[in-house]
Amino acid sequence: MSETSSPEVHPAWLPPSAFRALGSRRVHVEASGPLADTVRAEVARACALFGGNASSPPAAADLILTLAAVPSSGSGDGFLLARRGAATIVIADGPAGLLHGLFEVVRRGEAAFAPDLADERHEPALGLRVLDHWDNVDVHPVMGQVERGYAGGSIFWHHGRLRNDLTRVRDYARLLAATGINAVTVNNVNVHRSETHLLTDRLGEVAAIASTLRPYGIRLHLAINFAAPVILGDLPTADPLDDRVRRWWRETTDRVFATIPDFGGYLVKADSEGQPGPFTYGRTHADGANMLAAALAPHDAPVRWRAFVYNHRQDWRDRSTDRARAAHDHFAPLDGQFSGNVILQVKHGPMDFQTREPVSPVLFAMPRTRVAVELQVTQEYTGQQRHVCYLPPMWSGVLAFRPDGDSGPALAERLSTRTPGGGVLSAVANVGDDPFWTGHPLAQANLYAVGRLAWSPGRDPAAILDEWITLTFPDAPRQALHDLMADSWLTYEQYTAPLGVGFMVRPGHHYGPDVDGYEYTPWGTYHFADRDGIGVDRTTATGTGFTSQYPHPWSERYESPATCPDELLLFFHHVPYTHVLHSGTTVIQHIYDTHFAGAERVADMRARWADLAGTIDPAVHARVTERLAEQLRSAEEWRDQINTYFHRKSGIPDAKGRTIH
Ligand code: GCW
Repeated sequence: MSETSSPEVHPAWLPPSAFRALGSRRVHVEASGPLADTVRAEVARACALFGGNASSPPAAADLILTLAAVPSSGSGDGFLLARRGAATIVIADGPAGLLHGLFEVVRRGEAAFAPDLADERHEPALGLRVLDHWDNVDVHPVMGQVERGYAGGSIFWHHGRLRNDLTRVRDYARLLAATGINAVTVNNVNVHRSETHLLTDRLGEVAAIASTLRPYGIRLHLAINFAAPVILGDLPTADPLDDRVRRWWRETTDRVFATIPDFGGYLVKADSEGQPGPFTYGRTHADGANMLAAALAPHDAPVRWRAFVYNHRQDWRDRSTDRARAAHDHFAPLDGQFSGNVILQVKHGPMDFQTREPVSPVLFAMPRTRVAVELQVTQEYTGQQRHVCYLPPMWSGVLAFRPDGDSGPALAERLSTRTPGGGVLSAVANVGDDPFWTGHPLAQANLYAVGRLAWSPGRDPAAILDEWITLTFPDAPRQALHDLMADSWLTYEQYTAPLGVGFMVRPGHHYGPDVDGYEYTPWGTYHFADRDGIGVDRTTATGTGFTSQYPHPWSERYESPATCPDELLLFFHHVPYTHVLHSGTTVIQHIYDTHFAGAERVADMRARWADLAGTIDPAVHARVTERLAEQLRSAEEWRDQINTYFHRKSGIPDAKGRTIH
């Protein structure tokens, strides 16, 4: 099979038109080094397109990009955007800041050159803003090449080896740099045999990717296999306290840095869903993580150790085991035992990237540990990039969550201020070799926004959406697109699993409804619906005790149905169908109402998209049209299966007498 993808790769949020304001001006770049060269090349390309002058003398320039006279002690990502005389000026803390400043000017367009532009200081809230690819080198027999990938094959790997042509990787780095992302992990956290070799004998392939990402300030990370010393090193053990194993990791890591001097660090999924880990040797996760941290410390690099550890061979008859509790049970007792360059990477919810979950209590249970939040941009449980589902409203809810109650700091602040280097946001990527990058062209907005939120977690997701629309679809009616996408996550929630109960998806691939698909399985993902009621009792009084993992006041708020927010009611409580929500409606009527409403909203989205024909690139329009047809089919399927299931279970009719099959 040929590896050439369509030559018509969509420019996403960097179409040539985005560079018009900059490219039609006189620009002076005053800095040297590789990133400055990238900035200079960007300016030259823009000026060639729009008639500007890329090497204007400073006195005559409309735009000056320069480095601060005193280099910053921080990451160097920040910059000042200001107006000085008749010129707009970017004064960057370091070379990376120069690049970020350039893209800020691009985003602003003409507004960047307004005579009354006020001084603005820009700096990322989080120091490491990383996208994790679940890409495999080989094509996996079940998962395909990209685990939970919905946009084709990997942009890095093709049929078992590195792609010959890395042009798309370079374009990708450019797109990411324009959002503020500064690191990428190039292989799946489930590290199979071929991918294990990336660390050693296949390091040359990794180095080639690193060189392609580097001009855009993106550092490369690798997911490693905890059993690598056994698989690659001829050692009989991977015991983290064994001297031979420790030496193997040290030497191997030294070789990685000898080959890739700016290598970013390791990412590890251990003792989880069949991956090897320290439990095999009777060691703790602190022992495992600290061993890798020791190998990385001389190079000043971190290991990101995932907290996604739970028993996936659970007995559904055992009501005391609760998957939601698992990460906290495993990790909270280890607080204080991790080395300084270990980052514990925690999924934003306690389960698994469901449409609605509470914020994971692990994120604020370990004051003496560096903690990172992990988001899922790839839409595993949120429509698999066949459904429009703009996720940032969910993510900003997570980042804005106040663990200590309404007056305490938001999670984003805690992550950034408590962590040397300014905190970490990681996100599972959603791109592939699809010409639109993300399968569904509108799923590009999620990728764009995750970078913007990592830079500035307090930003309004709706404003980020507008920014993305303006850059990507300069000629389309912005408000119409905005209205179609802004609440699409809530629409998706309406027609899928209700009130935070989660799952109800088809096992394995996780697309489409199957209410009981996981009900009696070992995966620990239950809803416990019977004829009388539904939901998981996670209270401390009568349930699994998960609520007690939260600090005050959340433990109390979640403990009682009287104070638990409606949208999470079934995550925390088992209630009768006739339970009255704060909204005033019963649980069963809420299920019916939201499922009818959600499907209707999708029909409406589809009609509104049809109206946009002629204002949007025909290829994009056609692709989205096709996806919306599937979204509507799927939403109606969800509506009918969920409504019918609960109608049959409860025997309670819809108060509005609508058709339930
Ligand atoms: O939700 C599960 C996914 C797996 C994934 C795992 C994880 C990479 O279904 O595909 O494996 O989470 O996050 O490790």
